Amino acid sequence: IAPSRPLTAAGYPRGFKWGVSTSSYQIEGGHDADGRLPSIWDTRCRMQGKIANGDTGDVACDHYHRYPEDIALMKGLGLDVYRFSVAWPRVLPKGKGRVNQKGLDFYDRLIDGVLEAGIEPWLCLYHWDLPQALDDLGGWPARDSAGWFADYAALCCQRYGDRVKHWATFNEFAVFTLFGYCIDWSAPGITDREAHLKAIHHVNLAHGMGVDVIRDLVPGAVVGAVHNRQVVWPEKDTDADRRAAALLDAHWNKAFPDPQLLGHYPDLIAESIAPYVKAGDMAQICRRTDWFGLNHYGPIFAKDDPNATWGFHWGAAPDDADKSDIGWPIWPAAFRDELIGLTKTYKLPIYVTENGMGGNDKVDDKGEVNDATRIRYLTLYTDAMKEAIAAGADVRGYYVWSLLDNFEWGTGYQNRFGLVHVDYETQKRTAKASYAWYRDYIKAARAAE
Ligand code: GBH
Repeated sequence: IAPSRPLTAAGYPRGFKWGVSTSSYQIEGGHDADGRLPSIWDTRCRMQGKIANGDTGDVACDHYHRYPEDIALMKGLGLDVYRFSVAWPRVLPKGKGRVNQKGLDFYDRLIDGVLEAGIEPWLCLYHWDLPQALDDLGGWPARDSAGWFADYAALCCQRYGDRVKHWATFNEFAVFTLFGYCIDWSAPGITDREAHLKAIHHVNLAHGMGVDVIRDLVPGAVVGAVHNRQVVWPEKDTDADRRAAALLDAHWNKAFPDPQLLGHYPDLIAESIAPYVKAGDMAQICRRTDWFGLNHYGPIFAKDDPNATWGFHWGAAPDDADKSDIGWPIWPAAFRDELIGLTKTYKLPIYVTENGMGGNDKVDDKGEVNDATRIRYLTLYTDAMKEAIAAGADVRGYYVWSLLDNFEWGTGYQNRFGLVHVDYETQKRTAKASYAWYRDYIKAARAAE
């Protein structure tokens, strides 16, 4: 592959989009405000020992009430794009049936505010907060879930489609299905092969049906999906760990983009999933979308574990690897190679819909947060992205995870990913050094256009 378009002096194609990403359950709080009912994450947060420190998303960043201040922070960054998600249990408290107007109103206000700030809203329909009532009916392992999702998508399209043109069906298909139905790291925390396989297939079906709904109902829709992708390496150079890595790779990197964009499940999964695939399903799943959303942090490692659901488990990164403050490997070359590989495999414009670094940031005596390690990470990763673009990767935008420190799922509030620090006692927002760095980076990239 070769660079398809001329690049500016800053190394980006003209019109490259800069943004940040967030998700509903991680920032909104207001868990019982205005008619919202529990999601599977509210349930999980109430189970003993599932979330670090017993944290919950009940209040989170209280974004549900403080969104105007958060939009002002976005505006200060000079963003092109704000990627957020809608909480399904806010707009359809029981997942289907009765619509909650007050919940719908919240996203009206949010979208209008974002547009007024001159920022393009990118709406993701599902960032893991399935209404608990739908899990009670079987959740994703139930085939009906695809239809529930399509109906929910239609409601959002009808309501927001006049103002929102950029839509994503799901965030990180592989993470929430693998962690939710195979490894007990996400809601609903089931560890069962059959439930896992059914969830994979039904979520794929939901995606395909969702794409059709969005295209039918939103004039000029620009539709995509957000995939986590990162190279999987064996923890040890043994046959067993190499097998584990290959199987985790099939689940993590291919089980969703392959059927959605290439029309088939990866070889290592195809046979196990076949019993759940009905005639016409593969045709319903496979849709040429308009863009490919990539969430990428660093490589992952797999090890053989005969007691695990599929015989593989998470492995450890090598001791001598460069690591973030929360221990995740920092490996910009893997990001570069992922971007180049994606362009070759799926041949779609890529938006990096998440990239960023977790830390334990603290406000210092001067009232500042000097997150030099995050600035270093973002510098290394944007440099790697530019290398990929120069080598022909079709990357059109980059969205940092995340605007705010937030509820980091199983790790609670201890891992901070924000460009803005949040004091969870007072809800005070403090822009970190990385906030100013990103603002200036965007400005310089634009000036080079
Ligand atoms: C994303 O998930 C989510 O979309 C977002 O909600 C979340 O807040 C964000 O990332 C940050 O966590 O064990 O060292 O190899 C990311 C899913 C799962 C990414 C596990 C990397 C392994 C780190 N991730 N993970 S390591």
